[in-house]
Amino acid sequence: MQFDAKQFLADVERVLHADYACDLKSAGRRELYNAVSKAVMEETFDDWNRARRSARRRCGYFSAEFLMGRAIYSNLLNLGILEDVGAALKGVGEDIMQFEEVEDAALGNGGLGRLAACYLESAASRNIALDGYGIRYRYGLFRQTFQDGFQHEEGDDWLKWGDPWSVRVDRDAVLVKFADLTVRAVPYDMPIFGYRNGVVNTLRLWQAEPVQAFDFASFNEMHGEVKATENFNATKITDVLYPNDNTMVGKILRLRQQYFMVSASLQDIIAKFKATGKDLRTLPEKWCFQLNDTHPVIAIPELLRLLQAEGLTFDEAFAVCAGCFNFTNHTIMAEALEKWDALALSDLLPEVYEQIVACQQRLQGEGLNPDQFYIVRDNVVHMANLAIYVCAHVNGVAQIHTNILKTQTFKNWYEQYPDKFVNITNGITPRRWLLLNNPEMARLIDGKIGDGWHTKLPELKKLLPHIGEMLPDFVRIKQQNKQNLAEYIAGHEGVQLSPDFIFDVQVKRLHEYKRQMLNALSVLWYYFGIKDGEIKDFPPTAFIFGAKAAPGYYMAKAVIKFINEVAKLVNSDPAVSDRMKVVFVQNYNVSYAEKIVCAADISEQISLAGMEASGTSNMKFMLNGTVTLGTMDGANVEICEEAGRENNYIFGATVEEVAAIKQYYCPREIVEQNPRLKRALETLVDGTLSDGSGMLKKLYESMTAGYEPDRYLVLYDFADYIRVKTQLLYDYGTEEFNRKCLVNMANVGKFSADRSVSDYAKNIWKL
Ligand code: 26W
Repeated sequence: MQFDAKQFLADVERVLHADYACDLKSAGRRELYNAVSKAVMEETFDDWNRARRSARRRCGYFSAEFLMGRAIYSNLLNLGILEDVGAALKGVGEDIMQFEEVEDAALGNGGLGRLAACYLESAASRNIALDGYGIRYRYGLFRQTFQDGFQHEEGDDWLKWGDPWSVRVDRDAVLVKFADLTVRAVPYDMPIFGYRNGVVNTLRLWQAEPVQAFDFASFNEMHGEVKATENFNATKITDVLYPNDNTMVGKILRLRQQYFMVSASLQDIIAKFKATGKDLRTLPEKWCFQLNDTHPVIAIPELLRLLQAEGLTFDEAFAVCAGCFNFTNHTIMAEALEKWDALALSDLLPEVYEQIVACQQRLQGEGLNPDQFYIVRDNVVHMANLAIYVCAHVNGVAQIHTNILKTQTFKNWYEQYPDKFVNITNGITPRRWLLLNNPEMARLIDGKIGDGWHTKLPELKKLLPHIGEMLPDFVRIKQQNKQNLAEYIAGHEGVQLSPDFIFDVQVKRLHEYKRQMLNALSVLWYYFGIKDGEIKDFPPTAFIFGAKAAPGYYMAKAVIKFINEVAKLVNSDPAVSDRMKVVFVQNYNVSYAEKIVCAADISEQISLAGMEASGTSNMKFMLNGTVTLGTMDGANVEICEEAGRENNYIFGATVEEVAAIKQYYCPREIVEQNPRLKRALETLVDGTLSDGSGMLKKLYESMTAGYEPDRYLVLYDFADYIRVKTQLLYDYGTEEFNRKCLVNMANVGKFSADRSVSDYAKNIWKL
């Protein structure tokens, strides 16, 4: 984008006059932020409009979550005007960094939502016609604070700074009908800017509002009586993002959200398709849809319904669906696979339920074993099965994950429909996750190999012959990033970290299978070792955690309390203060992640093998030159393939071993053999840590007692974890270690989301 500073400031001034009745001199932060954003939006209107009018075949990415983070810097970067805008503002005495206070758009929980955001950015950067469709939640993922070490949740008022990067499109509003009420769906469009290529795609987020008088009239004409919203407030549907990650709760409001979003999107798409005069049977020639996990799978029966309302037969409509829909699975955890009570579903959406039953009947007609192939069984609707049956392609998100889907989770389906199953390993956008968050490092790389890697990440391999000469600068920049993070943490968490410590980082959602517990127990193990004099010369290490726990997930909250208690114990003990520090940062989110991933020395990716579908923070750390301390799980396997296992720190049971271990596993025996581990574990119950609520005791019991003690083999993997982690800590700082960091960075190319979206476009969307 061309940039003229004088023109830009005049545009900003004009918006300030019109919208806020102020000028550059008198504008506050908020006004300035909105005016700068709007001035830029205006400039991009033509490009955006061109994309909207283009007749290309497009893919709709249907997702209940888009974890976009902060828009302003990333948008300016992609438009190629980040530095220019910064300089122009500086010229009038304003610092562009003041917008760091702007809230993240946290309309997602974790990996799945952030992946959707990376894919939109990469698709635009590759000029792939991908548009996002989702929900404009009034409140995003809760804000987290700690009080006495316990997690507290507050509403996330992400709109309090305004929403200048969206436009409300009233003319595209549609009505969405439930058995008990009808609501109005109003789209807000966000432009998705490709990296310096003039491409603008769209993220369309739907907001629920009460039906207005004029809607009633037109809707009644077409569909018969509309029910008013007596008992249920329409806006409730899009009020808040469900904060559970990986556990299904069968709440009707969630089903309403899912149906609301897909019905509105499909109605919108069909109306526009019809306006071109084409036959709906040819819809797949213009559109395909990617279903981001099971959350939007109700789109399938909805499209069947809509097409039949337009005069297609069931078989014709089914063929259209089979030609349009594809399904991504993001987790093998049984408790996360969505299932709905058939009665509740048929009460809320009777016509949609009819279509599900019709799919079930069609499936029965295939002559397959009904015990293995079903959509509805025992009054439960299995959304994943519906998706697999209808979709052209089903994909896992890393090689090991796709293999597990084929051989375990969906074995029957794979054997029946082998050609449907494909792997698309996840990726991340290198723009936000290196160029934007680590600009000094990006400049260092540019200086060595040019800037082709910005859009062709495998070009980072060209760094390999330069690693020796890069080491001093690499170390200096990492050190500066650590200093910056330490200052930020001091300000936000009140904990002082020295950048001379090793920064050992585990940031991700809190879940038992991700095993933050394993990390925390190792901290205590080292702590007691140092105190007893058994561990000498322990390399000074800061153990940094960041994670939100689902508000209803008791054990996850217990782990947070535990780690906060460990932090209190360790940080207040002068005997170890020159050796270790522990900090659990509050409200970990995309913006915090940007500061953390460029400042880490160790990337902890320590899930029980077979549990983490892919992971994407592992890729972000790798891109920023950080070694992985991890298990052979998810994308870690491919990270080792790309960068060499010898350049990372791998430990633990393999996925092949896990099932066998569980047969004979007795955690108590392991603890008895390792006195220091025993001591660490017993801090949960022996009074070392304060536990007013009894939470820590429950956590102790989950590790040692009950039907399946230590389900995720924390204690089983402990010894091997300590062995490898200790090796890593003592390797740190050597030239060999620093080389490993850069070898990882140089080999990260495969994990660009540019590659992932190109794989989707080529193998699934056929765009
Ligand atoms: C129904 C409740 C629910 C909510 C969210 C079930 C499942 C989810 C998501 C599928 C959880 C999720 O975010 N999974 C993560 O997806 C990432 C992107 O593919 C992977 O990298 C992570 O390994 C996976 O845990």
